[in-house]
Parts: sequence; C-alpha cells; structure tokens
Amino acid sequence: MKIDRITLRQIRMPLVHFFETSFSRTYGRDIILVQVEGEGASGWGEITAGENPFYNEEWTGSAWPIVRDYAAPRVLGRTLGSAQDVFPLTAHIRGHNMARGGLETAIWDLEARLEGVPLWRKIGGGARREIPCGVSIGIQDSVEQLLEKIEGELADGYQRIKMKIKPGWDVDVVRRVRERFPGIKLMCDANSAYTLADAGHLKKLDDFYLMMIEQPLAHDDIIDHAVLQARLNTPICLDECIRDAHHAEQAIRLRACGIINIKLGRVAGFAEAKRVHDVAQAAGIPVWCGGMLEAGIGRAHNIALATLPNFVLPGDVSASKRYWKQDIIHPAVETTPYGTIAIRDDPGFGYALDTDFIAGITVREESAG
Ligand code: OSB
Ligand code: MG
Repeated sequence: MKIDRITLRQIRMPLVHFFETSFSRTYGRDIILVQVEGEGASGWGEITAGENPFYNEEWTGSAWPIVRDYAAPRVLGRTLGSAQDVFPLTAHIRGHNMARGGLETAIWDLEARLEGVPLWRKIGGGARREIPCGVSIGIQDSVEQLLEKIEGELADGYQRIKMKIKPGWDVDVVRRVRERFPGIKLMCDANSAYTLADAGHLKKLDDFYLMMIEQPLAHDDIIDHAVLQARLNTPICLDECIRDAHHAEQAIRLRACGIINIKLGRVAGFAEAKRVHDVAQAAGIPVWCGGMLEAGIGRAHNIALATLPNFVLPGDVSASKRYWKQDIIHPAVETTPYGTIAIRDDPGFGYALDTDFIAGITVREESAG
C-alpha cells in the first residue's frame, strides 16, 4: 500500500450543548481531519486533540504542524506492508499521540477499504454486533439541570451515566444524583482535579456505590493513584495516565486502577490501543472506549475499537445528535432504544462522508504529495 497524498482539514463545529470538565468549558470544536490517498482510494482519520492543551499537552494548533512536518513525511511516498507499520514509523516523536493517531487511524481505514472489509474486522474486532453505550455529562450550572439531563439520557436508553466532578462539584452533587437515581450504573470523572491531600474527601464517594472514579489525580502520576486506590473501595479507572501499553502494565502491577479507559488518540492509534487492550485483558482488567467529543469519523473509529473482546463496559461513545446538529457522516451515529450502537458492515469505518458539508465548515486545508 503506497501513500500518495495526505490532506489536513481543520473543521469548526459548534456543540449542541456546552461541555464542562474540571479543566474548561467548551462551546465548539476545532477538529483536524486527516485524509490519506493511495492505490486509488482514500482513508480518513480524526485528530482528537482539544482546542487547548488542558486535557493533555496537545491541542489543534500543535497537532497540525506535528502531522504536517513530522508524522506525514514518514509515510508519504512510502510503500507500507500494512497499517501496522505506521506506529513504529512515527514512534520517534515524543508525545503528541493524538496527532500521530489521526494519521495512523486514517491508514487503517484506507487499508480496510482497499481490502473491502469493515474496519472492525481489520483490527481484529467483531466480538459483538452492538456496543454498549454510556454518556458523559459535563458540569452544569445547577444540580437541577444535571438531574434533568440524566433523566433525558436514561429515557433515551443509555446504560450508564458518567458525571464530571471537580472540587466544589463533587460529593454533595453525587449524593443528590444517587438519591434521585438509586438504581443506575453511575460513575464520575475528575480529569486530574485532585491530589492525595484530598484522599479523605474522595473516600466519601465510596458511599455511593459508583462503578468507578475516573482519573482523580494528576494526568501523569500512576504512583499516587496506587496510593489512593489502596484507600478506596471504589475502583479507580485511569484515563490520562495511560498513554501506552507499558503504562497499562505499570498501573496494573502497582494496583493503581481496576479499570482502564482506552482512547485511540491518547495512545496514538489502533496498534497501541490493541496492545493496551491485550495487557488489560491478560490481567483481568476490563476496559471501555472513551470519547473526546468526536465528529463522525472519530466516533466511527471508536465504534470499531469497542468491538474488541475486552471492551465489556459501556463506553463514552454515544449518538451524534448529542453533540452535533449535523454530523460529517451519513447516516449519523444512532443508538438503539436500549442504549447500544449496532456496527455496520460497509468497508472501512462504515459510514459515508458528507464531503460537501465538510467543505462548508473547513477553515484551513493543506495537502502534501
Ligand atoms: O476525560 O473522558 C474525558 C471530553 C473531553 C476531554 C476529556 C474527556 C471527555 C469526555 C467526553 O468525558 C466523552 C464524550 O462524550 O466524547
Ligand atoms: Mg476521562
């Protein structure tokens, strides 16, 4: 498979509802799409970096030159044995996994399309025909607003609720949610807003039989999570900390977590996501697929990933309409009344691209090849 041309497009899309985490509130996304052309076909990827370097070190503005100047030149004009070759070709880049992953996932899509097979099959997935879905609900302006949102998501069939927390919006809010919804699968995500000095406070969350507490401590600190996990009954789920399979091995060895959230971008694409999955599976640690407010391409890649066998917990992959008035793919991603997404059998990531719509929301474009 020879890669002849690579095109980057930055698209701007307003969110249907703002999304607030412990680190910022987002009203819209600036997303980079990666198109790779070769052997007469195109593959597409989406860079999952945020608009600011707050979740991790990457942002839309850093991802563009990283792909253009460092990642793309490594594969452009080169004949690849398979998409598996892309990860090692860009592994000399320190960090910037989301930028690398946008290119890597595009080449997996291209390879699947050239072979005429669905992406989920290409990556060795297909353990399930429908993936179980949860939702991630941001910090709201009031507890009443949060309760109302949760009620709506449950009515739509979603199987578990994740609520974002931060200091000042944590134990008391979780208590109100638990009182109102005693039977639901509930979890929270702190996006690194606490330190070990808060261990006593976080311990109060044990009262609410949460499925897990996601990434309470620093984005790069597995050791403190191990100390905290020893004090909590609730399983810790690591997100930000797990940037590659070796981190997963270390976290598991240190008993820093009971569950791992896998995000394609955070681990630089499908090859490493599969390795994280395999490490966790061998250790009996369940995983689920995280989200980064993706548009349709990234969402479709997540669906494929979540068909690997150890993705046994509902993930943060949900319907397009929760994010966008109009998505960049056809049809939009939809859920069943019981909170699953059915996988598709079309080649590649399985959805058609709305290229006219993409052209209309493109604010920056550059090609090489
Ligand atoms: O920590 O999982 C996270 C969104 C942006 C940055 C970080 C996270 C999230 C989410 C949203 O929780 C998941 C989604 O609905 O895409
Ligand atoms: Mg998270």
